[in-house]
Amino acid sequence: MKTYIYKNYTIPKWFIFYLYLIFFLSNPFSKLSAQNSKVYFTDVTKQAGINFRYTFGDYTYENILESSGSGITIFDYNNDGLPDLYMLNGTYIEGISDTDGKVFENTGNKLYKNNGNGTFTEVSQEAGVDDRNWGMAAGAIDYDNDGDLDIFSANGTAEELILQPPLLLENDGKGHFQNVGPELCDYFSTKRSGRAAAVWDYDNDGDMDIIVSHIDLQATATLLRNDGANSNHWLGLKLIGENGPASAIGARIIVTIGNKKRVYINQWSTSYLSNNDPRVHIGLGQNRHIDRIEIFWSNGRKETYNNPPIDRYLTIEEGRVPSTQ
Ligand SMILES: [Ca+2]
Ligand SMILES: [Ca+2]
Ligand SMILES: [Ca+2]
Ligand SMILES: [Ca+2]
Repeated sequence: MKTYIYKNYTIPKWFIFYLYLIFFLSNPFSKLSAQNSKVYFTDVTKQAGINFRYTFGDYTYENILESSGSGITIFDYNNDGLPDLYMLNGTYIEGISDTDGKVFENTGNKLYKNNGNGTFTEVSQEAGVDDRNWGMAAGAIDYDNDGDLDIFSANGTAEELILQPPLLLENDGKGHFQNVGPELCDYFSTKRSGRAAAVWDYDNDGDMDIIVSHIDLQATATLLRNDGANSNHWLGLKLIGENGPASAIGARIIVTIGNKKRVYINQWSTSYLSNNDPRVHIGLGQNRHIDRIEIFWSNGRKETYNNPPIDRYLTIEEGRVPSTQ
């Protein structure tokens, strides 16, 4: 074998190659280059059929300060195992917006159904979620623990104090929503200017509660304690990924009950300037048994938890899932 000689030492060629390999793998620039060659994004919004355009009801920023978007809520509204998209919108407001802004009079919220092939179909009107409120915050919440994810939304503008009622849209399980808020609490009949909203089980009793901030003249926060969902069963999951709880964000959970499957995303934020309960909440209705939970961790690992207990919160750590197959 050919060798390289330095002073009195003879260095084999394979050792030179070895040193070069170590240098290359430890060089941060080479790592950056490798990462850049693997990770990239392509804007496919149009091809995916998402034609959402946020409006604040006007062409200029002179009248209404709240001209920022209101976030995106991702949840499976029709229980077909495919996560769908819900986006709130602003709107034209008579007497406040410029008259030119009247073209934005019929801009409602948008619900996009995931077709499962990389495209979405807008179903806002048929689903009954295209209200014309000035939407600011939305949360997917199974408020009655029946297994169908419902929608809470906070509405209203601030600068001119246009107050609007918050909504609690109950999902009938077939993809249609109806506002049931006023039947459940006077708060839903009160016009406010809601801003940030979070859904979480603050008293750990298994049903989801709601907190909303407001920027109307009262400027108070409202905490809505849920007192009616405990007749149905439920399960809550606190997921901890291999690098801590944050590394489990984005994990997908498929819950199988008999021949039914439901999908949940471990997402802590679905709304405007707020953070939801970091636990995945699963309403079970009258089901007393879950056949299995499949967890698709963010790094691609899949683990299965068979026959988990219900009506409690479980902490699940990646790599330590009971009954893993
Ligand atoms: Ca779906
Ligand atoms: Ca529900
Ligand atoms: Ca609760
Ligand atoms: Ca309760």
